[in-house]
Amino acid sequence: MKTRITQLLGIKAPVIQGGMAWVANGYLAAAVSGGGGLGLIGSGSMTADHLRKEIALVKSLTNKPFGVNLMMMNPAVADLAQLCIDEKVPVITTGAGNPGQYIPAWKQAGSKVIPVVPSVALALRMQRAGADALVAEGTEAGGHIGELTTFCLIPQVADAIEIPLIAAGGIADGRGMAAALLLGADAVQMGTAFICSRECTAHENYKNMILEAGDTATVVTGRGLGHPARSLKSRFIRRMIQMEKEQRSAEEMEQALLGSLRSAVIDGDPERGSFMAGQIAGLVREVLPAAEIIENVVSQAEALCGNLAGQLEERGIILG
Ligand code: TUI
Repeated sequence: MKTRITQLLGIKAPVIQGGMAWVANGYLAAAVSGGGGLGLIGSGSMTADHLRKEIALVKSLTNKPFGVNLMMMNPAVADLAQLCIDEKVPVITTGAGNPGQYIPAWKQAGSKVIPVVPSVALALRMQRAGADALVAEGTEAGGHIGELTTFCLIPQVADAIEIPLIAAGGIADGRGMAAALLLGADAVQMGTAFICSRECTAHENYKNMILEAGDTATVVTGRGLGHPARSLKSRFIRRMIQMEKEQRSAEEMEQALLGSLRSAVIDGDPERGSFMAGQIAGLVREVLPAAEIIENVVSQAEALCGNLAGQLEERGIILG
């Protein structure tokens, strides 16, 4: 499948891996890039020294393009932004904030810049600021989220911008990818599906919780703190919901959240862990090599799109 995104990034399949903090290390990024997609290092929890090591790891494992995701709320983000320049990182994606001030320097260094946006307004601002493409992420996604659903966000952003568009939030198979392409996207980004890749080093408990998840397994916490995030309903998250009901102080909540991502990904601890995952977790049923996940999603999307009328007819929908 060739799209404006495969062309822009020099990749085989229009599939980007989400830049998940703690989960998306150099090893996972290399597996996704090696499998023909675009692997990302999620630097949300990293210092510059840590990110430098992960970049070196990716470069040692693959010569394919890869990216770094910068979480704008990371206190080290300015150092990481400079490191991406020094290391000539091919693709930079950003999340949880506005990266406008860094874009000129990244472009100057030759990186492709792809901010994640939750709205048309921010999409237009990022396009004006010089972004090469955008990820529009719906509220179905795991982790830090905006308000709009992918189904409503993608066509509205697609109509508003000229640059290529990547759909994220709620996509884990070829039906989701086909739908995203029909809504106006040029590629998809997937997070939850890649947590359940063989090469992902997240704790086995994390993978099992996704494999066992149903459609209502996730919940959003942190709206009151100003940074809503979607996670699986672990015992820790149920405690957070209880604290929210009791209207406990922001300081107390922030204190409980500290380290909760690490507890999930590294320790697999349901008592302390925030196991961030998207609403599509219920569709993820097995652990597969990253390359196979990409191949399955793209081939299913191609089969659906290649004979759309025929596919619909099989389900009793006859086009006039
Ligand atoms: O960033 C994400 N997902 C994340 S970041 C993260 S680490 C974290 N953990 C706990 C609390 C907060 C963060 C876990 N998951 N996705 C991309 C994304 N970006 N979703 C929404 C946004 C976004 C929101 C507001 C992007 C820009 C934005 O701009 C506001 C502004 O400054 O104008």
